[in-house]
Amino acid sequence: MPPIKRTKFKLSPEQLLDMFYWLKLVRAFDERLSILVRQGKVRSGVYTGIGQEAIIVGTCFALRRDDFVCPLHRDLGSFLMKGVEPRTMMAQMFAKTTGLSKGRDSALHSGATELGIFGNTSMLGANLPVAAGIAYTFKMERTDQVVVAYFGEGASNTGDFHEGLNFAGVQRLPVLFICENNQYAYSVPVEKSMAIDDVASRAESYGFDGVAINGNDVLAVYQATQGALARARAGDGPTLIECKTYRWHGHSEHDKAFYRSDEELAMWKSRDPIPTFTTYLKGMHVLTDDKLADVESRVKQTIDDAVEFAMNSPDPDPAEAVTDLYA
Ligand SMILES: Cc1ncc(C[n+]2csc(CCOP(=O)(O)OP(=O)(O)O)c2C)c(N)n1
Repeated sequence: MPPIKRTKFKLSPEQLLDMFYWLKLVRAFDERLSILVRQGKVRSGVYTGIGQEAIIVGTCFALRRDDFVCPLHRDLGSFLMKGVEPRTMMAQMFAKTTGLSKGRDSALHSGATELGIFGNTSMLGANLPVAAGIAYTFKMERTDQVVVAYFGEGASNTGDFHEGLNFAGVQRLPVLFICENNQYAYSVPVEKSMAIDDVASRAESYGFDGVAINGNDVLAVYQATQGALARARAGDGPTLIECKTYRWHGHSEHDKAFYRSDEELAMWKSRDPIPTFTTYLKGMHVLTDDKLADVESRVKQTIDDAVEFAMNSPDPDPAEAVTDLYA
């Protein structure tokens, strides 16, 4: 049977395959990092988003090149999808001169404003007023660019969350607030930090829509993002999209996550976004065995190349430690 021409999301078979490639690449990047940490080769804190890839891929796939993202510690995939070369991203993790911040910083705080990536700070929730500020600039300059700000359900309990969303609501700013509700803020389960079921319902207090969706369904994330982007570009203000998901690894690679049960992890692994999408694509006759092998080999080559590049890149020169400092 020939592949379908377009899905109801107006995605062509080529676009669907591209989406699949990104899911696999983002997963593979994190998986390789996890191994490299154990080998002592990585010089950055590593906070993998394994299990959560559908959120980054579904949102970033819908963005224009001139839109902005404000990623979190678990969102290295958004760097890749916004155009940072896998080699550069890997070199950043190895703290090499060829990385984004030339070996001066961990991956968590790097950015690339020329690609629309705003670096994060360690203070969780603090990126939300910043995202509102960027969106305020877009509004003042009358562009139709949009900012996408990622945060965890834990961060939604901070004061900055309230200030950022309130300002965005009052000013009807072009910003999407994407909550990655992965059920735990470090070791704290969601039911011990929130008295409500859905972070999405908090949007009502700020005067805009909030939706809770299956964050492991890449097409559901894409569809929700498309709708929210169209509203934001039309001047109809922000949207909060809460993506329900789960992180497979600990909070960071040094956390063994003893606070959760094996049964819970197994249940969420059965909702792995990648096989779900694979089955869908095969059912639509978009993904064949040959195409799957091709994607897997391209992903492996890209990651192998990135690691080799990072390992062979020079370490920073201590004499340049204060170069680029402006205060
Ligand atoms: C304001 C603030 N408080 C506490 C911390 C310490 N901290 C780092 S990560 C983390 C958990 C974050 O959970 P969540 O926001 O749900 O994001 P997730 O890591 O689950 O993706 C905490 C409490 C911090 N970085 N910033």
